[in-house]
Amino acid sequence: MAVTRTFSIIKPDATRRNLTGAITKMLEEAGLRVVASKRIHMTKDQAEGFYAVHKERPFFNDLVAFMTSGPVVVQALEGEDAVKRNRDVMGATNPADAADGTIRKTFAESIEANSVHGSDSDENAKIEIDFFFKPEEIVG
Ligand code: IDP
Ligand code: MG
Repeated sequence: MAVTRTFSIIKPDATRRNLTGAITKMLEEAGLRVVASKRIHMTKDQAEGFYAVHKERPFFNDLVAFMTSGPVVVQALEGEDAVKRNRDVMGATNPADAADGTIRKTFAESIEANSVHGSDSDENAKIEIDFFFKPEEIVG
């Protein structure tokens, strides 16, 4: 299995509850390595750009408001089959459907405030990493 990268966000509901370390520990224990990390407060423009793929969805405005409601931690993660590995440890979008032991089952508050983002493909992982990090900010 090839070593690849994915992009993760620890969302405002999680930073508010001081869960950055607990979530990062679960990512690391799942075989992912943090190769870039920064805590930022997303602007409305950044959140709208990042979630542009969802702009026709009914929850888009609420999602942008939520993602700009407090600090987030954006991370690039590296590991074998990183996109799938991260999606597996994240759990389903709706925490009510997420498997035991996943981040969302353990920590998410709701389908919106679901604690973490993770890329859904290698192609989107590259786009999302490039959206938030300069090449020199990623140290593998
Ligand atoms: P994902 O984060 O599991 O990939 P997506 O369908 O890509 O899920 O949705 C992006 C984000 O939008 C979700 O993580 C969640 O925060 C929010 N979201 C998704 N579906 C709903 C919904 O039905 N109501 C409110 N927010 C939603
Ligand atoms: Mg998604």
